[in-house]
Amino acid sequence: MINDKVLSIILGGGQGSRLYPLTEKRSKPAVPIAGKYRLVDIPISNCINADIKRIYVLTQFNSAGLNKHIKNTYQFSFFSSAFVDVLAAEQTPENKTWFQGTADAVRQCMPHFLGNDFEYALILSGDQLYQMDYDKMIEAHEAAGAEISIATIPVNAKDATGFGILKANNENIITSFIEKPDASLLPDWTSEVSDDMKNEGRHYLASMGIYIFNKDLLVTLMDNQDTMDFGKEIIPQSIGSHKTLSYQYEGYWTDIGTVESFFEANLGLTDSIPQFDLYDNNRRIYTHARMLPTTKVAGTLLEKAVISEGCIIAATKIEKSVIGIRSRIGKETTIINTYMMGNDYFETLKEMESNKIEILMGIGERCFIKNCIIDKNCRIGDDVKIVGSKLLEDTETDTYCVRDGIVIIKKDAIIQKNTII
Ligand code: ADQ
Ligand code: ADP
Repeated sequence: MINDKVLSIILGGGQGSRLYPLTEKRSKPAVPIAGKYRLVDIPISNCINADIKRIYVLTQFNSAGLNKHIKNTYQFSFFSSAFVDVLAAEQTPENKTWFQGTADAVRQCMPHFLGNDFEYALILSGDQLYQMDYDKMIEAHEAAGAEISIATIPVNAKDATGFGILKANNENIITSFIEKPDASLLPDWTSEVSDDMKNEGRHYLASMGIYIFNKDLLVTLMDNQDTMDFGKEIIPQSIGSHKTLSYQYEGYWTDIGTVESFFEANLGLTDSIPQFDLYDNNRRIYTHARMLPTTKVAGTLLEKAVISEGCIIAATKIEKSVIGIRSRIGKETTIINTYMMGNDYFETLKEMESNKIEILMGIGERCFIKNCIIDKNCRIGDDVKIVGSKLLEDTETDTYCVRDGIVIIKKDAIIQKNTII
């Protein structure tokens, strides 16, 4: 089977500074999304759905949360060769530095990869939301006799400057590539696209940062110690000398590498027909099976709300919000445009009744929360008002940050009663 020839390498994240403070206490792949998943579940699930079951996740630092999540979630049969392994940047006598870029991350982990028998390396980004059939891309790569394939998607001029932009010939072989072009250069980089894409003004063919490399070529490219990055160096240098296929995709795909795009992607799940389809029988998204109880709601108006398992909710209203696992929300509270990640565990009744806990985990009574991301295990007291808006400047305190007008309450933060942000 074609999938047996593939080894999947997920680029789990550099320093993760763009998602700060969500990455303050965990590595990027472990960031919770969509109420019950973690970022890394997306590319891993896409791999599993394509029957690719040898997967490495490369991350800049090892977090207990990530290792635990992967270990508890992806347990394959004892008799199969399937695995999901986390490889964190490690200091060895030869390598005293962290990964210097995406190519350097792959280079430093090559000894691990070469311990496997494979023909194609499928290199994936860890911070994108999409459902793609990688098996079809691999078939196209093999059929074209390509040495490299890049998944591509038409984008508009506004987005084009943030991506690698390319041009391909009639046979979809890439002829030129530029990483994150300046807006002034864009007129030279339009491509022929389908009518649907034209109607949306998407005239530029962008790299999705999803690559297939033939193993032998990858080994050769990685021997060059000077290249640190795929987008900036390896890809532009390879076009022309190695047959590189553009595999065009037109489904939903979004980068969730910034707080703003992460927030939008999560709230997008509350749409009547979300662009990211968690209800697809054939493209399931997997995560830790936690065996949580059902959610309990009392007297709450739910309007476009996505509520995960194990919640106890008495709020007055929840609108256009995603509420994560084990969330607890008190009476007369209103929540709008918010992604609440939920809690890692339930507090026991005994703990709650003891005087030791002043503010319970979750959101208290009579609160008003809007345009907010609430990280895991937060304790928000009664009568708290948090309203994010574009008028707020980026700031940071011990308990919260403002980024792009979104207020992010940090993991484990305690927000005292009557606080106004
Ligand atoms: P960017 O997304 O800007 O562009 P980059 O920052 O290199 O590229 O990140 C690619 C992926 O690798 C991300 O998932 C990131 O988290 C991860 N990553 C970054 N540094 C890493 C490191 N040191 N160790 C492990 N993982 C790391 C790229 C391409 C563009 C393309 C876009 C599509 O360069 O050409 O258009 O992806 O999103
Ligand atoms: P999930 O997949 O639901 O996020 P994990 O098992 O990865 O679950 O995370 C649960 C985390 O909560 C673990 O790190 C666990 O140690 C922690 N935890 C569980 N119970 C308690 C508790 N009573 N107090 C503090 N931390 C707890």
